[in-house]
Amino acid sequence: MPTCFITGVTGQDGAYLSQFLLQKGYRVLGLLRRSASSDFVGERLRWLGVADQIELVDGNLVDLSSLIRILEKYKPDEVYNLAAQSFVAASWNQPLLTGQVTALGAANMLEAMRIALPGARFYQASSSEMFGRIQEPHQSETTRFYPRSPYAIAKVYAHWMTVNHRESFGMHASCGILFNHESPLRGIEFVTRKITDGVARIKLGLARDLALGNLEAQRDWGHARDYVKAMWLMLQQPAGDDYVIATGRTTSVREFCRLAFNHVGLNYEDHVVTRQELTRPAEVDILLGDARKAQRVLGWEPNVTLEDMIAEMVEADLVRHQARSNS
Ligand code: NDP
Ligand code: GDR
Repeated sequence: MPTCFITGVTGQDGAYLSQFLLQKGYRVLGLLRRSASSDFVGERLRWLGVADQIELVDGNLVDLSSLIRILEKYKPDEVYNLAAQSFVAASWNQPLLTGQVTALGAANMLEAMRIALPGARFYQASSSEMFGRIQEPHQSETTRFYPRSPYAIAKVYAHWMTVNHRESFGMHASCGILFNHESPLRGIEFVTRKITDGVARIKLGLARDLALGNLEAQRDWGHARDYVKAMWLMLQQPAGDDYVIATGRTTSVREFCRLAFNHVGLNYEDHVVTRQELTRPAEVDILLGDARKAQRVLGWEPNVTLEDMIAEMVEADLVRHQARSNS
């Protein structure tokens, strides 16, 4: 039975990746950072019904010694580095913490592997945010980066550290440059989930309005379940490499609102209000990925349409709020 180690196991992608790898017959180890609210942190794993099948091990991405000890003890075949301070908006308020976790945390994981387990395979969660102020209409593995936030800058550092460990030490290290991907398990602070949660509350009479920032931003949105499969496929290749993972379709926040409110028979214009304080100091206006390399080499392509994903997210939020109202 192969063993994998996932940092960020309690996040959206960590939950779906755990479920996927358990189905593939892996022993799944997940990094759990100490929290005073530990009864809540496994919520996503419980939602997918996999919490009992995962072994959570104590440590922190910013504590190199904890990572080395885990690698020495469990000797995983594959390491997926998903942990990060992943909320772009928060990265202007906490730029140093974002650098410590998202940038240096990845370097810690790479160095722990170099010291303790150099033969294992490594996945780094790189991001389309690295393209920032886009330099080409379709962004691929060869498009130049122009990061526009402390988060994106931290991800660029982690990305090049991964490439450098591959080139310097021959490690099997890959970067998935993933475009936005969403699901009912998306954190509530991200715009898609904020919208579907708002739609559910408004539909059930629990709220009247939904306050958002820039409605004109455009993103290439896919489903997290499709995207975690691409992570695994990268580590099954003979050598490490970098791949863009995207749908090739871009949609504005405004259009996302229209589709989500339409799903429950409402008009977004009656409910969405914009607030200046929810806009960002520097915006990424548009992202649109070119995932042809992943399709050619990995045989990967997305399965879930934006419309189906929005329907799934809205329905899940309706169920959540109904359950809360009944309890
Ligand atoms: P989430 O924000 O849902 O999850 C982040 C995870 O990182 C959580 O498990 C969190 O733990 C953990 N974490 C944060 N700080 C530490 C730390 N110091 N030590 C250990 N663990 C820590 O992110 P997603 O699942 O959405 O994304 C996964 C990765 O992919 C992230 O690196 C993100 O930046 C990247 N990415 C995401 C994209 C997306 O669209 N979702 C697109 C491209 C890249 P806790 O639960 O305790 O907070
Ligand atoms: P993003 O996701 O920054 O692309 O990063 P987010 O959903 O936060 O923002 C997307 C776009 O929506 C606009 N927006 C708002 N965003 C939020 N969060 N809240 C609002 O009220 C709001 N109104 C408008 C934003 O300005 C932005 O343009 C996500 C994260 O998962 C990163 O970790 C990941 O690397 C990238 O996707 C790819």
